[in-house]
Amino acid sequence: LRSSFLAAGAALTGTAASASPALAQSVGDDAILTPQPWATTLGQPVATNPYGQPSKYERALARRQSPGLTQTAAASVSFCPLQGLFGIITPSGLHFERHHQGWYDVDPAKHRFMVNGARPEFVKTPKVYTLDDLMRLAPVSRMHFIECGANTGMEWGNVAVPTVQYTHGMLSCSEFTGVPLRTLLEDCGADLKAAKFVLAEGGDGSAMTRTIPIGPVLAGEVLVAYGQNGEMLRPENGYPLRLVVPGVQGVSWVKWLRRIEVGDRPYAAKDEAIHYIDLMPDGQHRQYTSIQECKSVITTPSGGQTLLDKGYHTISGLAWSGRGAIRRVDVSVDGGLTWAEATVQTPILSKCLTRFTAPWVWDGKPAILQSRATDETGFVQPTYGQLRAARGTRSIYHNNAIQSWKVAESGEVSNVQVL
Ligand SMILES: Nc1nc2c(c(=O)[nH]1)N[C@H]1C(S)=C(S)[C@@H](COP(=O)(O)O)O[C@H]1N2
Ligand SMILES: [Mo]
Repeated sequence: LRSSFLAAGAALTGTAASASPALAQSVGDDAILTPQPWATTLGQPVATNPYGQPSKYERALARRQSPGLTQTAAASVSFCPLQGLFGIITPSGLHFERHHQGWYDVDPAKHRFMVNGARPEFVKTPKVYTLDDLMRLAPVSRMHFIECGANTGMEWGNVAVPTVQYTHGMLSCSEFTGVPLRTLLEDCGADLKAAKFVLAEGGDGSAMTRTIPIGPVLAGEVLVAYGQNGEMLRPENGYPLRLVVPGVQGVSWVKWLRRIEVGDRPYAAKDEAIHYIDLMPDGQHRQYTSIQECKSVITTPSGGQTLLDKGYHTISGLAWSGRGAIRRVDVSVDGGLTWAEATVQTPILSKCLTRFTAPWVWDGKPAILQSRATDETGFVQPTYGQLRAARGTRSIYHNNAIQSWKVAESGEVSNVQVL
């Protein structure tokens, strides 16, 4: 199978056309021989849609609730259709959603953001900012992924869900625009030597509060963001203000952000003391495991899809690490027996999704497709066997194991686990 990779690689750089005559039809296609209505009539006028929408032919590309999860009115999650996306940026309307008490379309004129200290000496001048105040400050824009710590959570025990949308779809990536939190702490005269942690508090009724270590704040990485992909945040993603904590699990990216408190110890808030903890094999609860470790997944072909024919295919997927940039991605088509290095597309950014591709000539026999990412720290994404040896089987959060997709002789792709 390794040699079929090499053959496909050679075909790509050499005579791509001869590699797979079945790829395209050469003569007699009526769809090109007959003039279509769009070539012979007037089109729609401009601004028919003042805010443009996707083509009606793309309606199947949608956020969905997982059939494997309890669905409640407000405390729930919708998954991003990773199988239908290209490149690394998630269209804002398809960004996954996770709300602990539903979402709100908060009036930006009424939204306030406050900075204070746990003790008066931590912040000299506590302040309350309006959105206008924040938008007068110099903005920065950065591309980062956000992944819920529970992403891939249902796979801990066994194979629970059929498609990549449900296995990995609590993952999205945007360009965020906002003000570094550090700038605001300095503006309020925070004691950046005494500060060890900050508490971020959301404005929704879920009382979402999370402890953020001061390190990434001082480094200028943590943003008080109002922009997402060139426009204001979407209501579902925290409009008009959210915290961006690159590399850290989604729950710390507090939405409808209303307050930052500067302190010198972790806050043991409900969403870090009893939720978002890892149950280890020895029965202990591990707290404050925030960073999303190096992970990857093949998005095409993936569960629920069907290969129409044997011959040439491009395997494509996403890799990411909460500790920095992706260094390399390897792909296997034989369940991990042999690996070949994938092509990693630029840009390769820190704490951002990275797109990879690999050529594959399918011989029509059953195959198991896997990807394995390595980040700039040298961390290699684990197998399920390795993950379970360290973490047991009873966890919910931080599953970054290698995902396997089985291709059957019929071309149907399904979710399987390979240890
Ligand atoms: N205020 C508030 N912030 C919140 C939440 C919430 O329910 N309320 N959910 C958190 C969780 S668990 C995740 S995974 C991310 C999801 O962000 P998204 O809905 O923009 O995808 O927001 C986090 N921030
Ligand atoms: Mo989450």
